[in-house]
Amino acid sequence: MTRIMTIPELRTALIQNIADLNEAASLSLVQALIENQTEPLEIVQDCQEGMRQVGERYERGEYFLSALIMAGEIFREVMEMVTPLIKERFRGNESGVILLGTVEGDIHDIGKNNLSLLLTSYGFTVHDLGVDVPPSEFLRQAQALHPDIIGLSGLLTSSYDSMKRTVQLLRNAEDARVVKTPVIIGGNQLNEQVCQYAGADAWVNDAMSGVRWCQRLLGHRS
Ligand code: B12
Repeated sequence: MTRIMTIPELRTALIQNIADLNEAASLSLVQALIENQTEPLEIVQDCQEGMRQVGERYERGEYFLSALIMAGEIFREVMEMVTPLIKERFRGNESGVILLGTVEGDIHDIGKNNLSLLLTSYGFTVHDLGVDVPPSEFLRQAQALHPDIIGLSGLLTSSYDSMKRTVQLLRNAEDARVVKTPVIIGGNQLNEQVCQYAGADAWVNDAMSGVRWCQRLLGHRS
């Protein structure tokens, strides 16, 4: 007889199966969690933890680049399953324009896309410049769109320099509105030190904290 797993057990198993790159098992666990009314963001959080563990195994030489690619593919499939729930669960009438992109040299976009989905669900207008975005492109778009906030995503250590160069270019712009536009940076490995180094106004490790920061800054209520 198979015992029915509790929600905490399902969540632990999901982290483990993502880390082990078991695609079918991971997706079945996500399905089971959805059927058990688990918060979609908790599912995303568990997958993020599983991905972190994939990264650790890669760093230790237990996994190769193909594992990172596979992990990205599993996450994409999970997002396909939870996106409708996120759109349904998180709704808002926020107004505000956010310019977003992954900084130059970095092509990681799963977290950025996640943030974009949440911001859009809350009603913000997001201009997503994609990945590997040079500082000059952030500047050009900031001058054209005059966003309320600029969000930079970066997961590589080398991205901190790209973030710094981007912020510097924005702060030295001729357009006074661009100079004053708040900049938030996001990524799994960021901390206060990186934020200060890059010269950004805020940093976060998860998308929901990023949304809350945008809400607070623009004076809206959730
Ligand atoms: C999947 C993955 C890949 C995939 C990415 C697919 C894709 N479409 O994004 C691929 C295979 C392309 C890849 C490539 C590489 N990767 Co990679 N990758 C990962 C992995 C395993 C998961 C990343 C991820 O998607 N996490 C899940 C998301 C949801 O989390 P997140 O990105 O942190 O985003 C959340 C928050 O941070 C926040 N957020 C993110 N951005 C923003 C922005 C703003 C404004 C805000 C407010 C919030 C916010 O919201 C999100 C949701 O909560 C990480 C491991 C890790 N620890 O993260 C390594 C990792 C980032 N990769 C790494 C490396 C080394 C590489 C490669 C250099 C490997 C190689 N030899 O080629 C290349 C780099 C390519 C490049 N130039 O960018 C290293 C980086 C090490 C370092 N310190 O620099 C890591 C940390 C793995 C490791 N531990 O060694 N990778």
